[in-house]
Amino acid sequence: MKRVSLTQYLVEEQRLHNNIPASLRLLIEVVARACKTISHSVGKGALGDILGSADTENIQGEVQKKLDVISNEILLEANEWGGHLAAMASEEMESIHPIPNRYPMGEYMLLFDPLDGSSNIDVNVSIGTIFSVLKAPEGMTAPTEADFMQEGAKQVAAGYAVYGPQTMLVLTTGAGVNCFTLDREMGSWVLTQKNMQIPEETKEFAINMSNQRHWHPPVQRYVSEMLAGKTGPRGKDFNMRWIASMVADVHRILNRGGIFMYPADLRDPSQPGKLRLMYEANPMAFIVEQAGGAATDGRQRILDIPPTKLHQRVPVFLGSRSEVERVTSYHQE
Ligand code: FBP
Ligand code: AFP
Repeated sequence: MKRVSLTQYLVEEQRLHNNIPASLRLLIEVVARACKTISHSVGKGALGDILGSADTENIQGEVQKKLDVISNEILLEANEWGGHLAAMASEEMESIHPIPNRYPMGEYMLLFDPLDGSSNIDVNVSIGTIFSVLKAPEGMTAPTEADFMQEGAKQVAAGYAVYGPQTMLVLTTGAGVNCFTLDREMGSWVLTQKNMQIPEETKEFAINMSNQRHWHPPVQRYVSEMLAGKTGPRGKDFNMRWIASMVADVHRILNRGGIFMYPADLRDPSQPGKLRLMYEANPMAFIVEQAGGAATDGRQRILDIPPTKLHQRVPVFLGSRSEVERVTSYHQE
Protein backbone atom coordinates (compact mmCIF):
# COMPACT_ATOMS: atom_id res chain seq x y z
CA MET A 1 0.00 0.00 0.00
CA LYS A 2 1.31 3.46 -0.93
CA ARG A 3 1.84 5.44 2.27
CA VAL A 4 0.26 8.87 2.26
CA SER A 5 1.37 11.10 5.13
CA LEU A 6 -0.81 13.77 6.73
CA THR A 7 1.31 16.47 5.05
CA GLN A 8 0.96 14.91 1.62
CA TYR A 9 -2.78 14.49 2.15
CA LEU A 10 -3.18 18.15 3.14
CA VAL A 11 -1.16 19.41 0.18
CA GLU A 12 -3.06 17.23 -2.30
CA GLU A 13 -6.40 18.15 -0.72
CA GLN A 14 -5.60 21.83 -1.21
CA ARG A 15 -4.85 21.21 -4.89
CA LEU A 16 -8.09 19.28 -5.33
CA HIS A 17 -10.60 21.29 -3.28
CA ASN A 18 -8.81 24.56 -2.58
CA ASN A 19 -10.05 24.33 1.02
CA ILE A 20 -6.79 24.17 3.00
CA PRO A 21 -4.73 27.35 2.65
CA ALA A 22 -1.13 27.17 3.90
CA SER A 23 -1.89 28.66 7.34
CA LEU A 24 -4.72 26.19 7.94
CA ARG A 25 -2.40 23.38 6.89
CA LEU A 26 0.17 24.61 9.39
CA LEU A 27 -2.52 24.78 12.08
CA ILE A 28 -3.67 21.20 11.45
CA GLU A 29 -0.11 19.91 11.38
CA VAL A 30 0.71 21.67 14.66
CA VAL A 31 -2.40 20.26 16.34
CA ALA A 32 -1.53 16.80 15.00
CA ARG A 33 2.01 17.17 16.33
CA ALA A 34 0.67 18.17 19.75
CA CYS A 35 -1.60 15.09 19.71
CA LYS A 36 1.48 13.00 19.01
CA THR A 37 3.10 14.43 22.15
CA ILE A 38 -0.06 13.77 24.19
CA SER A 39 -0.16 10.23 22.82
CA HIS A 40 3.42 9.75 23.97
CA SER A 41 2.51 10.90 27.51
CA VAL A 42 -0.59 8.70 27.54
CA GLY A 43 1.55 5.73 26.53
CA LYS A 44 3.94 6.27 29.43
CA GLY A 45 1.20 6.09 32.08
CA ALA A 46 2.59 5.61 35.59
CA LEU A 47 6.13 5.66 34.18
CA GLY A 48 5.65 9.28 33.11
CA ASP A 49 4.02 10.54 36.32
CA ILE A 50 0.92 11.56 34.37
CA LEU A 51 -1.73 9.56 36.25
CA GLY A 52 -3.94 10.81 39.05
CA SER A 53 -5.44 14.12 39.98
CA ALA A 54 -3.84 17.55 39.67
CA ASP A 55 -5.65 18.83 42.79
CA THR A 56 -7.25 21.65 40.78
CA GLU A 57 -10.71 22.23 39.31
CA ASN A 58 -11.64 23.45 35.84
CA ILE A 59 -14.35 25.99 34.99
CA GLN A 60 -17.04 23.28 35.16
CA GLY A 61 -16.02 22.48 38.74
CA GLU A 62 -14.57 19.12 37.69
CA VAL A 63 -11.39 17.90 39.36
CA GLN A 64 -8.62 18.07 36.78
CA LYS A 65 -6.46 15.05 36.14
CA LYS A 66 -2.74 15.63 35.66
CA LEU A 67 -3.13 14.59 32.04
CA ASP A 68 -5.93 17.15 31.46
CA VAL A 69 -3.54 19.89 32.56
CA ILE A 70 -0.52 18.50 30.68
CA SER A 71 -2.50 18.08 27.44
CA ASN A 72 -3.86 21.62 27.70
CA GLU A 73 -0.32 22.97 28.12
CA ILE A 74 0.96 20.92 25.19
CA LEU A 75 -1.73 22.29 22.87
CA LEU A 76 -1.27 25.89 24.04
CA GLU A 77 2.51 25.85 23.71
CA ALA A 78 2.50 24.12 20.33
CA ASN A 79 0.01 26.59 18.85
CA GLU A 80 1.16 29.92 20.27
CA TRP A 81 4.11 30.86 18.12
CA GLY A 82 3.29 29.71 14.56
CA GLY A 83 1.43 32.85 13.45
CA HIS A 84 -1.63 30.88 12.31
CA LEU A 85 -3.89 31.67 15.29
CA ALA A 86 -5.53 34.70 16.82
CA ALA A 87 -6.79 32.96 19.96
CA MET A 88 -7.53 29.62 21.56
CA ALA A 89 -10.18 28.34 23.96
CA SER A 90 -10.25 25.14 25.95
CA GLU A 91 -12.47 23.09 28.23
CA GLU A 92 -9.77 23.53 30.85
CA MET A 93 -9.64 27.35 30.80
CA GLU A 94 -12.34 29.74 31.96
CA SER A 95 -11.61 32.44 29.37
CA ILE A 96 -10.16 32.55 25.90
CA HIS A 97 -6.39 32.55 25.42
CA PRO A 98 -5.37 35.29 22.95
CA ILE A 99 -2.02 34.77 21.23
CA PRO A 100 0.61 36.72 23.22
CA ASN A 101 1.77 40.01 21.64
CA ARG A 102 5.28 38.73 21.04
CA TYR A 103 3.93 36.47 18.27
CA PRO A 104 2.18 37.47 15.05
CA MET A 105 -1.60 37.12 15.06
CA GLY A 106 -3.13 34.71 12.56
CA GLU A 107 -6.56 34.37 10.98
CA TYR A 108 -7.90 31.28 12.79
CA MET A 109 -9.26 30.46 16.23
CA LEU A 110 -8.79 27.05 17.81
CA LEU A 111 -11.01 25.39 20.40
CA PHE A 112 -10.25 22.11 22.09
CA ASP A 113 -11.08 19.57 24.73
CA PRO A 114 -7.48 18.57 25.39
CA LEU A 115 -8.27 15.27 27.09
CA ASP A 116 -11.71 13.78 26.69
CA GLY A 117 -12.79 10.88 28.91
CA SER A 118 -10.65 11.75 31.92
CA SER A 119 -12.11 8.97 34.07
CA ASN A 120 -10.50 6.48 31.66
CA ILE A 121 -6.95 7.80 32.08
CA ASP A 122 -6.01 5.94 35.22
CA VAL A 123 -7.62 2.68 34.07
CA ASN A 124 -5.89 2.43 30.68
CA VAL A 125 -9.01 2.77 28.53
CA SER A 126 -9.34 4.86 25.33
CA ILE A 127 -9.32 8.65 25.67
CA GLY A 128 -8.98 11.46 23.14
CA THR A 129 -8.47 15.08 22.13
CA ILE A 130 -11.18 17.01 20.25
CA PHE A 131 -10.59 20.23 18.29
CA SER A 132 -12.53 22.75 16.25
CA VAL A 133 -11.23 25.54 14.00
CA LEU A 134 -13.08 28.80 13.27
CA LYS A 135 -12.11 31.75 11.12
CA ALA A 136 -11.47 34.96 13.07
CA PRO A 137 -14.01 37.68 12.11
CA GLU A 138 -12.80 40.12 9.42
CA GLY A 139 -10.96 43.10 10.86
CA MET A 140 -10.68 41.64 14.37
CA THR A 141 -7.80 43.23 16.28
CA ALA A 142 -8.11 42.02 19.87
CA PRO A 143 -10.00 38.71 20.11
CA THR A 144 -12.78 38.40 22.67
CA GLU A 145 -15.13 35.58 23.62
CA ALA A 146 -17.77 37.18 21.38
CA ASP A 147 -15.60 36.45 18.32
CA PHE A 148 -15.92 32.73 19.08
CA MET A 149 -19.72 32.84 19.12
CA GLN A 150 -20.14 31.36 15.63
CA GLU A 151 -22.43 28.48 14.69
CA GLY A 152 -20.76 25.10 14.18
CA ALA A 153 -21.62 25.33 10.47
CA LYS A 154 -18.89 27.97 10.23
CA GLN A 155 -16.13 25.58 11.32
CA VAL A 156 -13.38 25.30 8.70
CA ALA A 157 -11.88 22.16 10.21
CA ALA A 158 -12.51 19.76 13.05
CA GLY A 159 -11.04 16.54 14.29
CA TYR A 160 -10.17 14.27 17.12
CA ALA A 161 -7.31 12.06 18.15
CA VAL A 162 -8.15 8.80 19.86
CA TYR A 163 -5.51 7.27 22.13
CA GLY A 164 -6.42 3.61 22.17
CA PRO A 165 -4.67 0.40 21.14
CA GLN A 166 -3.59 2.57 18.21
CA THR A 167 -3.42 6.36 18.13
CA MET A 168 -5.58 7.75 15.33
CA LEU A 169 -6.43 11.18 14.02
CA VAL A 170 -9.81 11.73 12.38
CA LEU A 171 -10.06 14.94 10.40
CA THR A 172 -12.47 16.94 8.29
CA THR A 173 -11.95 20.21 6.46
CA GLY A 174 -15.43 20.08 4.97
CA ALA A 175 -14.74 17.66 2.13
CA GLY A 176 -15.28 14.28 3.77
CA VAL A 177 -13.63 12.56 6.71
CA ASN A 178 -10.26 10.85 6.72
CA CYS A 179 -8.45 8.84 9.35
CA PHE A 180 -4.70 8.73 9.98
CA THR A 181 -2.89 6.20 12.15
CA LEU A 182 0.20 7.21 14.08
CA ASP A 183 3.22 5.19 13.00
CA ARG A 184 4.95 5.16 16.36
CA GLU A 185 8.32 4.05 14.99
CA MET A 186 8.45 6.71 12.27
CA GLY A 187 6.58 9.35 14.29
CA SER A 188 4.32 10.14 11.32
CA TRP A 189 0.59 10.15 10.65
CA VAL A 190 -0.36 7.80 7.81
CA LEU A 191 -3.67 7.93 5.95
CA THR A 192 -5.41 4.64 6.75
CA GLN A 193 -9.12 5.30 6.06
CA LYS A 194 -10.26 7.51 3.21
CA ASN A 195 -13.63 9.19 3.00
CA MET A 196 -15.16 7.47 6.04
CA GLN A 197 -18.91 6.86 5.86
CA ILE A 198 -21.07 5.99 8.86
CA PRO A 199 -22.86 2.72 8.14
CA GLU A 200 -26.61 3.41 7.96
CA GLU A 201 -27.70 -0.03 9.11
CA THR A 202 -27.09 -0.28 12.82
CA LYS A 203 -27.94 -2.26 15.92
CA GLU A 204 -25.90 -0.30 18.45
CA PHE A 205 -26.59 2.60 20.72
CA ALA A 206 -24.49 4.45 23.29
CA ILE A 207 -26.04 6.20 26.27
CA ASN A 208 -25.36 6.32 30.00
CA MET A 209 -28.21 4.01 31.07
CA SER A 210 -27.71 4.85 34.75
CA ASN A 211 -29.47 8.16 34.06
CA GLN A 212 -32.60 6.48 32.67
CA ARG A 213 -34.87 7.57 35.52
CA HIS A 214 -34.09 11.22 34.69
CA TRP A 215 -34.73 11.11 30.93
CA HIS A 216 -37.46 13.05 29.15
CA PRO A 217 -40.31 11.01 27.52
CA PRO A 218 -38.94 11.09 23.91
CA VAL A 219 -35.64 9.50 25.03
CA GLN A 220 -37.49 6.99 27.25
CA ARG A 221 -39.60 6.00 24.26
CA TYR A 222 -36.70 5.76 21.81
CA VAL A 223 -34.51 3.63 24.09
CA SER A 224 -37.34 1.42 25.32
CA GLU A 225 -38.28 0.62 21.72
CA MET A 226 -34.71 -0.51 21.09
CA LEU A 227 -34.61 -2.51 24.31
CA ALA A 228 -37.83 -4.30 23.29
CA GLY A 229 -35.76 -6.14 20.69
CA LYS A 230 -37.05 -8.38 17.88
CA THR A 231 -40.64 -8.49 19.09
CA GLY A 232 -40.81 -4.72 19.71
CA PRO A 233 -41.62 -1.91 17.26
CA ARG A 234 -38.05 -1.89 15.86
CA GLY A 235 -38.17 -5.59 14.98
CA LYS A 236 -34.55 -6.27 15.84
CA ASP A 237 -32.22 -6.70 18.81
CA PHE A 238 -29.94 -3.81 19.72
CA ASN A 239 -26.68 -3.82 21.62
CA MET A 240 -25.43 -1.09 23.95
CA ARG A 241 -21.93 0.30 24.41
CA TRP A 242 -20.70 3.09 26.72
CA ILE A 243 -16.98 3.83 26.90
CA ALA A 244 -17.27 7.03 29.00
CA SER A 245 -15.22 8.88 26.41
CA MET A 246 -17.18 10.60 23.66
CA VAL A 247 -14.18 10.32 21.35
CA ALA A 248 -14.03 6.53 21.71
CA ASP A 249 -17.81 6.12 21.42
CA VAL A 250 -17.99 8.35 18.33
CA HIS A 251 -15.02 6.57 16.76
CA ARG A 252 -16.81 3.26 17.24
CA ILE A 253 -19.98 4.65 15.66
CA LEU A 254 -18.10 6.22 12.76
CA ASN A 255 -16.75 2.78 11.93
CA ARG A 256 -19.66 0.51 12.81
CA GLY A 257 -22.76 2.71 12.71
CA GLY A 258 -24.99 3.46 15.67
CA ILE A 259 -26.18 6.39 17.72
CA PHE A 260 -24.50 8.27 20.56
CA MET A 261 -26.73 10.16 22.99
CA TYR A 262 -26.11 12.51 25.86
CA PRO A 263 -29.58 13.97 26.39
CA ALA A 264 -30.79 16.79 28.60
CA ASP A 265 -32.72 15.36 31.51
CA LEU A 266 -35.03 16.32 34.36
CA ARG A 267 -32.34 17.00 36.93
CA ASP A 268 -31.25 20.58 36.23
CA PRO A 269 -33.00 22.64 33.53
CA SER A 270 -30.10 25.13 33.61
CA GLN A 271 -27.70 22.37 32.43
CA PRO A 272 -29.01 20.97 29.13
CA GLY A 273 -27.00 17.77 28.96
CA LYS A 274 -23.36 17.32 29.84
CA LEU A 275 -21.41 17.94 26.68
CA ARG A 276 -20.04 21.29 25.61
CA LEU A 277 -21.26 22.82 22.36
CA MET A 278 -18.17 24.66 21.17
CA TYR A 279 -15.41 22.08 21.57
CA GLU A 280 -17.23 18.75 21.86
CA ALA A 281 -20.62 18.74 20.12
CA ASN A 282 -19.76 21.08 17.22
CA PRO A 283 -16.57 19.35 16.03
CA MET A 284 -18.16 15.89 16.42
CA ALA A 285 -21.30 17.05 14.59
CA PHE A 286 -19.18 18.42 11.71
CA ILE A 287 -17.28 15.12 11.44
CA VAL A 288 -20.42 12.99 11.67
CA GLU A 289 -22.28 15.03 9.02
CA GLN A 290 -19.26 14.91 6.73
CA ALA A 291 -19.35 11.11 7.11
CA GLY A 292 -22.99 10.99 6.00
CA GLY A 293 -24.53 10.91 9.48
CA ALA A 294 -26.58 13.44 11.42
CA ALA A 295 -26.27 15.34 14.69
CA THR A 296 -29.03 17.18 16.58
CA ASP A 297 -29.79 18.42 20.07
CA GLY A 298 -33.08 16.49 19.84
CA ARG A 299 -34.83 19.31 18.00
CA GLN A 300 -32.44 21.06 15.68
CA ARG A 301 -29.18 20.49 13.85
CA ILE A 302 -26.29 21.05 16.28
CA LEU A 303 -24.33 22.95 13.64
CA ASP A 304 -27.11 25.58 13.42
CA ILE A 305 -27.19 26.42 17.14
CA PRO A 306 -26.06 30.02 17.75
CA PRO A 307 -23.67 29.84 20.71
CA THR A 308 -24.15 32.24 23.59
CA LYS A 309 -21.22 31.31 25.80
CA LEU A 310 -17.92 29.49 25.56
CA HIS A 311 -18.69 26.64 27.93
CA GLN A 312 -22.35 26.23 26.91
CA ARG A 313 -23.76 22.71 27.25
CA VAL A 314 -26.04 21.04 24.75
CA PRO A 315 -27.95 17.75 24.44
CA VAL A 316 -26.37 15.52 21.79
CA PHE A 317 -27.80 12.86 19.48
CA LEU A 318 -25.42 11.86 16.71
CA GLY A 319 -24.56 8.98 14.43
CA SER A 320 -26.37 7.02 11.73
CA ARG A 321 -28.76 9.39 10.01
CA SER A 322 -32.03 7.43 10.27
CA GLU A 323 -31.56 6.79 14.00
CA VAL A 324 -30.85 10.45 14.74
CA GLU A 325 -33.86 11.45 12.62
CA ARG A 326 -36.07 9.01 14.52
CA VAL A 327 -35.16 10.23 18.02
CA THR A 328 -35.36 13.85 16.81
CA SER A 329 -38.86 13.26 15.43
CA TYR A 330 -39.94 11.84 18.82
CA HIS A 331 -38.87 15.15 20.40
CA GLN A 332 -40.79 17.13 17.79
CA GLU A 333 -44.08 15.21 18.12
P1 FBP B 1 -14.98 -10.50 22.33
O1 FBP B 1 -14.14 -11.70 22.52
O2 FBP B 1 -15.92 -10.54 21.18
O3 FBP B 1 -14.16 -9.26 22.35
O4 FBP B 1 -15.95 -10.45 23.59
C1 FBP B 1 -15.60 -9.72 24.73
C2 FBP B 1 -16.41 -10.20 25.91
O5 FBP B 1 -16.36 -11.57 26.03
C3 FBP B 1 -15.95 -9.55 27.19
O6 FBP B 1 -14.67 -9.06 27.18
C4 FBP B 1 -16.96 -8.46 27.44
O7 FBP B 1 -17.12 -8.17 28.79
C5 FBP B 1 -18.19 -9.02 26.85
O8 FBP B 1 -17.77 -9.82 25.75
C6 FBP B 1 -19.14 -7.96 26.33
O9 FBP B 1 -20.34 -8.60 26.05
P2 FBP B 1 -21.64 -7.88 25.55
O10 FBP B 1 -21.56 -7.99 24.07
O11 FBP B 1 -22.77 -8.66 26.11
O12 FBP B 1 -21.59 -6.48 26.05
P1 AFP C 1 -14.50 13.98 31.01
O1 AFP C 1 -13.48 14.21 29.94
O2 AFP C 1 -14.69 15.16 31.87
O3 AFP C 1 -14.25 12.71 31.76
O4 AFP C 1 -15.93 13.78 30.34
C1 AFP C 1 -16.11 12.92 29.26
C2 AFP C 1 -17.49 13.10 28.75
O5 AFP C 1 -17.82 14.46 28.66
C3 AFP C 1 -17.73 12.42 27.41
O6 AFP C 1 -16.58 12.20 26.67
C4 AFP C 1 -18.41 11.13 27.77
O7 AFP C 1 -19.22 10.65 26.75
C5 AFP C 1 -19.17 11.50 28.98
O8 AFP C 1 -18.42 12.52 29.63
C6 AFP C 1 -19.33 10.36 29.95
O9 AFP C 1 -20.22 10.77 30.92
P2 AFP C 1 -20.76 9.85 32.11
O10 AFP C 1 -19.96 10.27 33.31
O11 AFP C 1 -22.18 10.22 32.24
O12 AFP C 1 -20.55 8.41 31.74
